[in-house]
Amino acid sequence: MSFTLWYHPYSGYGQKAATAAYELGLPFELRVVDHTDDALMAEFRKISPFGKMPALVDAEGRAFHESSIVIEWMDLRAGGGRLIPRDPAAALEARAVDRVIDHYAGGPMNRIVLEKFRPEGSRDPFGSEQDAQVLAQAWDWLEDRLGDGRTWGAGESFTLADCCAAPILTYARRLVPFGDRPRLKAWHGRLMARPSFQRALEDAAPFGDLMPAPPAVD
Ligand SMILES: N[C@@H](CCC(=O)N[C@@H](CS)C(=O)NCC(=O)O)C(=O)O
Repeated sequence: MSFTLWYHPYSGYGQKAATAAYELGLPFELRVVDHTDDALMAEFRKISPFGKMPALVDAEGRAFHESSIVIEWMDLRAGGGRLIPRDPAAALEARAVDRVIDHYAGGPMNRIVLEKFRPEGSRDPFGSEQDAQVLAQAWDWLEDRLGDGRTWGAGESFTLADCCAAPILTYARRLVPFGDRPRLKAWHGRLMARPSFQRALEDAAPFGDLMPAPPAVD
């Protein structure tokens, strides 16, 4: 095995990393993050100090956390220039789309979901409404970005931006539907058909549907 990847197959950010590994054809050992296992979580927090998945440990025992950094590592390990394009402008675009999705779709999505698990009396519907507005803004930004006719998130090749988008869009559209954004919808359709993301979804399937939101309708 070339590295160990810590995540839970149902987690969106875990699927982002798994999609990248499958895309690059890099074999990995999966360590499933299980919050109910104290000993395992103590080990995990040494690798990922904020307790966030995914995290990667390479053959030399070096640890990397934050999904985009994990993917940068994988791309280098695979020879470079695939998920992070060699052309600097194309690489910048891939990173820009990835950052926007991480901060303005994935972040609000996670907060809205976690809010639903808070105990009665400590909920924050106003905060969730604000997060939903940010998510809608992210959908607008992406719809606009796709206006140049690009096939994938950052151009004509499948990159970091698409690894990020595939799971985050799939989950977050259940909270804030795509609505009348045809380019976003069509891109998401292409992401859903990508074999690397399909494999990540197959890994998650045994865990059922844990998302506290109805399936996407639009
Ligand atoms: N910006 C981080 C976000 C990672 C993240 O939020 N992961 C979630 C799972 S989708 C997590 O680990 N949640 C567990 C927790 O917060 O305790 C990244 O890109 O890796």
